[in-house]
Amino acid sequence: MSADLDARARAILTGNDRGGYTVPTAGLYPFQWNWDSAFAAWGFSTFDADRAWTELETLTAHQWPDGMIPHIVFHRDDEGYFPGPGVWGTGRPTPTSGISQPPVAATMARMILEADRSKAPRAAALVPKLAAWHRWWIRARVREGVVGIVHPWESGRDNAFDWDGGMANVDGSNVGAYQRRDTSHVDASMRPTKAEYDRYLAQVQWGKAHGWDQVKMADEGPFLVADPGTTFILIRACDDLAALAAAAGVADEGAAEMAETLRGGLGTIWNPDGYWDSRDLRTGVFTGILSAGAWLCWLAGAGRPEMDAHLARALGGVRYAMPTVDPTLPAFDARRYWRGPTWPFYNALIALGLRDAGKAAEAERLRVDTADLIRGGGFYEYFDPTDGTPCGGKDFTWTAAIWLAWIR
Ligand code: 9WN
Repeated sequence: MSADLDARARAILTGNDRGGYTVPTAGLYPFQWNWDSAFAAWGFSTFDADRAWTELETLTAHQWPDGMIPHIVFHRDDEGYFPGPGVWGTGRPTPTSGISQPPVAATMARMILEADRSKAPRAAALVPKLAAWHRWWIRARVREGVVGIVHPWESGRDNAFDWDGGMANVDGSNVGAYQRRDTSHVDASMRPTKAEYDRYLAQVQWGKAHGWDQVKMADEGPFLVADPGTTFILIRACDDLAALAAAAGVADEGAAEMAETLRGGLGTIWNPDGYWDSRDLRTGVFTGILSAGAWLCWLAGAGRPEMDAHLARALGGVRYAMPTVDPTLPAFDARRYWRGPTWPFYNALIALGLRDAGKAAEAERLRVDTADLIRGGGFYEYFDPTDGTPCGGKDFTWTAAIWLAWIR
């Protein structure tokens, strides 16, 4: 049974390979997405180390001159997804989106190199690109000590409650007519709403109208919300980049120092009610909902006793860990994308942090639950954490990747 699933996971990765890059899933997401691609590399590394490094190289090949590695690379046009390259209008030689996504690539690269040291030269060539990207985050996104995202899509947790306050200040009423594609692939009740999409689009139009000036977007754009998730990921990525550079025998380009500086800024996202929380950087207001970004605190070595209590409550509140919102809150919505469901790839990331924080039992609970979900429902995008119902896209790249690299 497990051997069958291993073979199936490998077949999903190779089936979603479009030649040097991997799409998250056929149909719904027909391009190269940034953090999906980094997880794909981790999965490939379990059976084809060369292909793993190629995935990371293809992603970083489309870095912008300012250091940003974009959230989508549109290698070839495809009508199946909206908004496509024309809507973004970034003017890049190979079209890309105009925002980034959580920088997990250095963390994946470190694990991939540790499994096969013979690839050190390929790792060494990536270090300056990843360092330039991390510096980009600090220059273009870190405000008040933490990462502020300029668009919910930049967090990778599109419709999380974290963004509702900031989104209320975005005017989505003048975006014009458009045709969504996502809801023709998957159930609309499990996707972000039309009101959210109007605002997503308004933010894209603002960036385009301002020439995709990344610093201006952060400082003057319609939306800037401090994201604990991306902040913790960036801190971990800087730690891992320093380790990657050491293993590859090259300079770390200030990565270790960046991690220390970022750790010093974390106080601004500690909600006095006792948890890591997102905060609207335009108004200073905390979201006030314990959401999945907080579950990554251990990844950055930022656990606190209060978070241990929240972790225990969340684990006790669902059949399948880890829910993306505290399941005891009325806001918890078991099947609505990032408002409650459990995501296999995200569980792998949380578990890495738990393991490093010495929470082996909790990490194992996540691993066992995620394995049960995949055995019961297949390699889906995400799942209902109360009853295990598979949701979203099927044959998903990062779900297959973490099966191979983390679960089995
Ligand atoms: C927008 C590809 C991506 C993931 C994100 C996930 C979803 C896109 C969308 O799919 O976002 O980037 O259209 O919903 O939220 O984390 O990278 O799998």
